[in-house]
Amino acid sequence: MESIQVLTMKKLTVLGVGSAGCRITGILNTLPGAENLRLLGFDCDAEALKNSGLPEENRILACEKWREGRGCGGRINDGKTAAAAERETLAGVLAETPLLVVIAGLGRGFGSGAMSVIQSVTSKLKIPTIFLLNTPFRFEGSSRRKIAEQTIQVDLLPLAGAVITVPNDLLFCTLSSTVAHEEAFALADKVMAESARALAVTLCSGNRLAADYDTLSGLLNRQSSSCSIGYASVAPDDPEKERKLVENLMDSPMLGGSSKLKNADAVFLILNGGSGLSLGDARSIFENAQKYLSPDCEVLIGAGADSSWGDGMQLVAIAVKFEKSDTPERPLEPAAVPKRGKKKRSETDDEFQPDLFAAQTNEVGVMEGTPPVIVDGVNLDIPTFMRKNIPVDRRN
Ligand SMILES: Nc1nc2c(ncn2[C@@H]2O[C@H](COP(=O)(O)OP(=O)(O)OP(=O)(O)O)[C@@H](O)[C@H]2O)c(=O)[nH]1
Ligand SMILES: [Mg+2]
Repeated sequence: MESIQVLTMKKLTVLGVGSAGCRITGILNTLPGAENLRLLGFDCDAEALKNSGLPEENRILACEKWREGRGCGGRINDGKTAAAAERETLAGVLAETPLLVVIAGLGRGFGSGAMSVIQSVTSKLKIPTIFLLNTPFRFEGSSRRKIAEQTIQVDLLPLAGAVITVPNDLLFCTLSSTVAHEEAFALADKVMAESARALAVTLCSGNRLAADYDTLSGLLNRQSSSCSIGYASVAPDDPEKERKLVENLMDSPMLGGSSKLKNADAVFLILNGGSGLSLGDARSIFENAQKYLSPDCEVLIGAGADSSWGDGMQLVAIAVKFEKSDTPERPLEPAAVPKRGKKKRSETDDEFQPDLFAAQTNEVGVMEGTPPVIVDGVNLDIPTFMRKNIPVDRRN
């Protein structure tokens, strides 16, 4: 029985995409239990892949012929073209994966451009996929944020399984502004890596307490959401570990403070520990954590005990805030893609995102009751170049 589980776990894949995604996946590679996961890096930047520390055989260098091992310099269309060249490679590498966690920082070239390609490969292969994404800092400027927004709204949300977007700006809620840039990123990366590991292992553990992928994707597919993630761990010999675990979670740098939990529409709590983790421990930790949540919050829990995690305990909380709780839930069929350029859009940062959602809401209203045109399982409401992921090559 044990060997079956180990075999399944070995096929679980975490795919780091773009420089940030590869860096985070490289950190995950250093954590206990990582040997049970298959960790891959995917980038057209050879240096970034190498610096991730992932073994050479786990690095997928995209479109070397054209990119010559260089990054995309923030150009998303170059990212799309380079990633599209590796469509067959990805399909081959991912074919047997029971669950895929994709990690990337959105807002620049390769990581953002590759999302639609990965999305189309995994949906064709019917691989349950969780996209764990960082969105850019506000100070990076509105063009970065627009790239991230558009990637989420157009390339991912209409079709993808579970999309967890975590704004990098959350770091400012918890950390002092004097914290060095490198240290702040390192803290964020650790939380992302720990969360990816917890998600991958928990959703595939078959543990009776664990929420499954369908529940998570059903929750995250309802409408656009913004997430924050907390991570905490305690030593096994700490006499107050149940209380401290939850308290430490509140100080986690990508959670954005306990108010994020209080205001969340849904929270996914994942507890992992060594084989000594008892049902009583799990109950008191989950009860403690739920004191921080609103009574209306939808709570999913997952718990797993495995000796590869060591004797300590780790708690991850993914707090989900739907962007517009008063809008109708997204239909089950792929939503009509917002038509870019049709609606006049405000240029200011603050108004960009709500305006984009407003465009989508309006279309849902106009088209209400009109089913999408689907032929042979293909939604013809989605423009051909997007459906077929035809890369827009700007070399000429
Ligand atoms: N959390 C986190 N976010 C990062 C890190 N580095 C970059 N980012 C964010 O991720 C976004 C994308 O950056 P990269 O991953 O470096 O870009 P890329 O996808 O490699 O794109 P190109 O370099 O243009 O090919 C940035 O706009 C940042 O907001 C990191 O180490 N940690
Ligand atoms: Mg890069």
